[in-house]
Amino acid sequence: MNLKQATTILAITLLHLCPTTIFAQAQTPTQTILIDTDIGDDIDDAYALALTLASPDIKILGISSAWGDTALRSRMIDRLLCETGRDDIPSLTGIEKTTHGAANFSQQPWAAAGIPHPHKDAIAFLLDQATQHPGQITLLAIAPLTNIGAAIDRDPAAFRKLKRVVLMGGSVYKGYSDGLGITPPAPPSREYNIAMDPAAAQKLFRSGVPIVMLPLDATQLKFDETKRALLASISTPLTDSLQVLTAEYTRNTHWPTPTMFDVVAAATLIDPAICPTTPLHIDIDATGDTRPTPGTPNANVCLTPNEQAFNQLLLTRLLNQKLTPTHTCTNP
Ligand SMILES: [Ca+2]
Repeated sequence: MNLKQATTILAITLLHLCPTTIFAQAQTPTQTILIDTDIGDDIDDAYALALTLASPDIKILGISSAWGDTALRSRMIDRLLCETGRDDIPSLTGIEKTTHGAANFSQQPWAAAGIPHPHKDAIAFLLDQATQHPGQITLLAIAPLTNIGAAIDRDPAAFRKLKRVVLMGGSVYKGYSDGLGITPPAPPSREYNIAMDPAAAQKLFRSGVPIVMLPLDATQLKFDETKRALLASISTPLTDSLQVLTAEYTRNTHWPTPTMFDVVAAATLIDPAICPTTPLHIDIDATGDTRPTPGTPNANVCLTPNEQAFNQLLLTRLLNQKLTPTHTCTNP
């Protein structure tokens, strides 16, 4: 047995036998959230949803699909909700929009095997929920911001009833690094969620709703081989789903190591200590660059995550959940 194997076995034992106090104490929802996701392209959205579904301290009011093939994304969300026995959570379809060709829907086979259902409009649902629960809802925004820009256009007063938006987006001092976490991050670069629809991002930052921003600086944590081995140490419908989805992502992208962009945002929503924030004024230009500039802060921005706390939260919750479907989730 080498050191890596011994470390993995020790970690498995600790995570299975000693769930963190966060998990043990958090059986009653303390936060109410909506999620807007472009699940299906990159793999991190699936892990972000898995973490929230595995978190008893989170009440999910609804999950909306964003950007690109939003119908297939909703079908994928439905299947994930079914596999975890959470069909009670409303699934909404957002605006189908792309800028230059279709995105790479890397997890298309798993998504398309799900059973199709009708879906209501994501924008109307978001505004209705904000109005019904004023000052209570956190919106987890982990996709290009087209749905959110449309909601602000349709009813800015209703949108302002959100408690806050936790956003994976932007690049303050650091840009995209390699996919391995080896080379230092590049200088700031245009981050995907902002750059696909900069006008929508500008509307969000002007909306008056408090923003917690998780830029590239804080979110390029790797789900490396050791962590994937931990995930494979148990078999539940949720962990099995993540394994298949990760395999489809890897086969499609030739990229073995997921980057946990959106998962860092979800984890910070659950436990703010995972990514402490600094108030900054962020200026978003028409191309999608996000730069800190002098002025009244318009976002609380995390620049440095607590990677150990992140991994502990994510793996503890994924390995200790016992979510199961109540009926068949795929077409025969
Ligand atoms: Ca995403």
